[in-house]
Amino acid sequence: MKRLAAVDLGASSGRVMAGSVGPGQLEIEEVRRFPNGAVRAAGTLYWDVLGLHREILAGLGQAHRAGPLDGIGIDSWAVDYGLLDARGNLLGNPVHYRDARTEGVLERVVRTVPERELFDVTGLQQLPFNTLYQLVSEKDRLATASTLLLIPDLLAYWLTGQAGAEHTNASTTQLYDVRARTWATGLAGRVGVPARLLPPLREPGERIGTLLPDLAAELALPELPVVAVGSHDTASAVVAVPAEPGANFAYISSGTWSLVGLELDAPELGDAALAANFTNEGGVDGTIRFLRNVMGLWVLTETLRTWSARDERAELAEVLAEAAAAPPLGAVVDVDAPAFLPPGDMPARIAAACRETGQRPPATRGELVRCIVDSLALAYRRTVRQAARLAGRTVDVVHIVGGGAHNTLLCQLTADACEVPVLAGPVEAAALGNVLVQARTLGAGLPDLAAMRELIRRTQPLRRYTPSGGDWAAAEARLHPAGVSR
Ligand code: LFR
Repeated sequence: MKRLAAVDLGASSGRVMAGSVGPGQLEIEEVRRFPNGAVRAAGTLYWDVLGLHREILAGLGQAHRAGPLDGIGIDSWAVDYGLLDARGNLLGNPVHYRDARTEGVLERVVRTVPERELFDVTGLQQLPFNTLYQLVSEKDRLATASTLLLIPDLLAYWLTGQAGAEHTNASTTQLYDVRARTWATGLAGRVGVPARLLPPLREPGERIGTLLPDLAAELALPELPVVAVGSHDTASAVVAVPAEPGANFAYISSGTWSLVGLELDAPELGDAALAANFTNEGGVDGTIRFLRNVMGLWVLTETLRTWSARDERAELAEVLAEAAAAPPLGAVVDVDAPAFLPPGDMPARIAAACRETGQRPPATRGELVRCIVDSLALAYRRTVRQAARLAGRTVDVVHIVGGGAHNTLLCQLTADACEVPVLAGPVEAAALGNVLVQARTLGAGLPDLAAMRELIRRTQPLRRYTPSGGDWAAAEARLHPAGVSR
């Protein structure tokens, strides 16, 4: 048996989990959970990255006290980074991807490097917060920096003293050549990002180093190996999709974001994929995550936050029960509209979106939450179908992994909207994928993704939903009053 700590950081909370892996066995338990989120100071949205480091250290100590650990792996959201000076000190606090500093940057950059060319090299979808655009927005500060570390790589650097960039997360920067699997240094130079900032790449499964002796002593831990996993949380989550061998499956990694797509062997870089704004992110073992970001449960959590800021306390389970009882497909919105990206008053934005498309805005809390969940399921339908069409595949089953797998209303509506069965679970997919890749490196067998997925199927609770109807095509048509199709 190997006992492994998986540090899994999401946009609203972070976790240190302890996973135990042995022949035919896989168990995971939460050791420590801590809040995460944006911190606004002097108008900028930051991450509290030092707070995360402190919580990780405390969680690792706790995990080891509960049972000796054999290794550590870290995964988090993508694109964000810290800059280090030549001495390895952090230059400024990492900024949150939802900060407004990237407004208008994408539009400026594509005047120098056309979208077709950007897509050809990087295979990446255009998101205004891609690392490329964040770096261009602070170009004047880059001269003093010597290294860029993505968030999980920065946290691993603080544990081990070793700087590097793990491939799956590097592939989300839009500064990575998806075919050559190297940094796109030529592109970086053209947009004014010095190539010296980009550290050596490392494969998921590589050993990064061992815990620094002073840190190990302070935490009463051995000098444990820190292993590079699929450090992009979505890459780790896709490892844990319990797909059957040879199945025609799509996946939805459903959390703050919903990442909806397919696993491919090679990037899909055609004009249609570019027009549909699909991405080709790097997966574990050289796979490609061909997917699109759908705005996700963020819209729901921001809604709850808006209500509680007004002292209208609303518990998730309670509003979901109200939503389940509300009339289906009363009103739907395009959750991918840019209006839903920044933090703010989601109920007001949803009402405005309904009016713009000639629909009556939701009148009650239950109707509003129903509108969000219906709209998410509708976006899943649109995106799964688009992915299948673009890649020339059929989809016979949709796997929902991550927090959204808990949400029975969302899972049922996804089966209805996609018109195929949904298999929901595991909820802790990213942490499980993290643990499995470490386990392989540390000698627990599991030669390939198929073996890892088989272990997930055998050990983790999964729930099946079968389609039960609904006029989803008509709902989709309501989003395009002028007959414009996407
Ligand atoms: C999900 C995720 C997405 C990425 C977004 C921002 O947690 O990692 O894959 O597009 O966060 O980094």
